[in-house]
Amino acid sequence: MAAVTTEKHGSVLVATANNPPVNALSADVRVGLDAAIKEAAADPEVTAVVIACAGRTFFAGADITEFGKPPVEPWLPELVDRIERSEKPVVAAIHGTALGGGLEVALGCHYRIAVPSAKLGTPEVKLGLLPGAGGTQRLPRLANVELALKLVTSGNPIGAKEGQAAGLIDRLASEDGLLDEAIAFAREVADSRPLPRARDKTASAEPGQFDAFRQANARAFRNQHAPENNIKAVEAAVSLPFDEGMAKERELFMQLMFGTQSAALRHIFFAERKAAKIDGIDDDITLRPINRVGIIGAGTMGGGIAMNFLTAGIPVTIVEMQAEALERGTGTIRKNYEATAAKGRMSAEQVAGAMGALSPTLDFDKLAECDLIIEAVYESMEVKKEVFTRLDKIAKPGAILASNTSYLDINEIAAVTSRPQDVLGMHFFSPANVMKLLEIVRGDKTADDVLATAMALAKTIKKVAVVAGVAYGFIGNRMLMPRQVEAMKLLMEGATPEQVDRVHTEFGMPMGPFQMSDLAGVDIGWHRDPARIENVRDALCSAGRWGQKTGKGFYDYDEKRRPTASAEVQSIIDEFSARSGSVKREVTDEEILERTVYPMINEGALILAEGKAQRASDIDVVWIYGYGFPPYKGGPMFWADQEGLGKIAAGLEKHGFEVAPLLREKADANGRFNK
Ligand code: 3H9
Repeated sequence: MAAVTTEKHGSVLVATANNPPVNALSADVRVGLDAAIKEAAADPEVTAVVIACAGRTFFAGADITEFGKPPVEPWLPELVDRIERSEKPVVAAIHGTALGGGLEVALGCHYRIAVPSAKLGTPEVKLGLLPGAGGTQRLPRLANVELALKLVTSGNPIGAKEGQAAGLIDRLASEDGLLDEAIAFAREVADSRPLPRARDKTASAEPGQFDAFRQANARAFRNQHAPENNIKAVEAAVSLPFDEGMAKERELFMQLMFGTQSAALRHIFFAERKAAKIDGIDDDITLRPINRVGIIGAGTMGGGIAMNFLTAGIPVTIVEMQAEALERGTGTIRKNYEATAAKGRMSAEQVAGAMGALSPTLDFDKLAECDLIIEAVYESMEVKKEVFTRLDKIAKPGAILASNTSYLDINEIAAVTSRPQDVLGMHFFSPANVMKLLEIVRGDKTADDVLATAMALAKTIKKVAVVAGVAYGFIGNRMLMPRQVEAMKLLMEGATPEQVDRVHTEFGMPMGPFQMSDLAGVDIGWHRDPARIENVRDALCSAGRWGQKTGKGFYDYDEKRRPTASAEVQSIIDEFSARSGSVKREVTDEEILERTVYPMINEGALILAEGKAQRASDIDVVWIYGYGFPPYKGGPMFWADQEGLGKIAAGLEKHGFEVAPLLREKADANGRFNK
């Protein structure tokens, strides 16, 4: 079927695009739209045009798979220009999501009609780009500078009603009457002249508005090129005539398109979607129905996990051993929802709905009615085995049994049940209701449909899931370990926690290794014997320096949890450093980066070679969504590819590390982890 078909409804020519799944504006769609505009111009019977899309959505943007390839005419900016210059009125009929180039096509039309559920947005910034088909010039002209800045720099969409209030949408249609109402609208405006064209309008800004916006967002935009270019482009819409503004937009777009940040962000866009695919399992495998989820443990983790399902409308049975713990856990869930509602991100009815779907109980047997049961108890193999032995007796046949362990061996846990095929790991990251990452751990015996069901469920609860094999710490935490070990060694040699952390935050991480330790709890995994002091960590723990929760860890914290360097910590470090016979020296930032980040990549190469991750891009997804690795660097493996694997291998060797065979091999062949 042609990508764009035309049909005359009396004097209105309807051009319908059909390019599943999201009607990306691929070359054949652009050619088809261009032809439709020409057809309308050439046909004297036609008095107006409607541009609509078949399927689930209006154009979701330019076709990202075409980026980096030789351009095919007509270019999107030209097409939008031709639509706008049409002598006959063009009406965009919007449903689903009008995103990026899709919204730009709509803005080039003379009129826009949308269903109330439609969303309008310019997500280009999330790909390290800007709306390069006139979006930065038409948005401030049709709406205003404030909204344009918000849309282009956040990438988040607004609803059709908000779009209407701002002047982007002329009319709202009924949800199921869009096409007919668009045709009727086109008839109404067929003879109205002059045609309203965005290019003929002007945009204005308050004095100092752009700089104030820059300042207010300085932290969020730190280190990134795209937000600033987006702002500059909107500035051009105010300061320059339309055509010159378009030229400026093009220049700023090209800078971004050929930069490394956009390449990294586009990599992540596809990596995230690829991660959902399980090698060797068909997409159409029959999934197990999940109508109720059971959660064992109402602590921070269990409660957070429960919220994911409740928010998605899936009923949850949550089990605790003690009434007090159950009450505390339920109370925390309620408080979290109420806080979300207070920020306007949830309605009172939604809170009531979510809480109403929660069944707290002390009766383990209630888990019998659940289709998926997730264990979130204390991290100990013994305890987990006990729980799974008990679960095996209670759970209904075919129920999926999952452990939220962050390190432990899923095969060993599965082996205590009579149904290892139904067991897997679902490793949520804390806070579990916020963090997007979910490592789904495939045991040796995990059945294909169990794995596929867990992956599909992850999408339902809006997580980004990655399949991991059984290995201590799976993908993310396993790579974290060599980083932490090396960070501690650097302290012995003369670096300070502040320096190590600064190198990481300057790299773009939200926090460094020691800040992370303080947040998570320095005491995690500590032997809890204050008299046994064998290293810096033991000394900190026995001094009550357990991290933010006790007001001190590697740093001292004030009542607002602001960190300052600690003299006590420095003297503990000095003492252990002297004891180990290490001579303190000046450690450079470069050495810190090489010794803490390169070993992570080395570990990533081992994980890949062992088949514990399906692909390098999955490792990138883990680090971006689980640990805040800067998306504009594309994840550790993509970043390593960009740096050059030869450089990484040489750096590892220089610091005495054993280079992983896969890294060695790729470095020697001048290859990459990501294809
Ligand atoms: C742009 O417009 C630049 C212009 O300003 C300037 C040009 C000069 N292209 O996400 P899903 C694929 S930049 C190609 O799972 P959902 C996606 O890879 C663009 N392919 O569905 C996946 O493929 P597969 C600005 C695309 O329902 C399949 O479609 N626009 C594109 O969860 C399904 O996707 C954006 O950044 C694309 N543009 O969400 C919007 N979009 O099945 C990006 C999707 O093989 N897209 N695919 O894995 C989205 O945000 C979501 O896809 C959307 C649907 C919300 C539309």
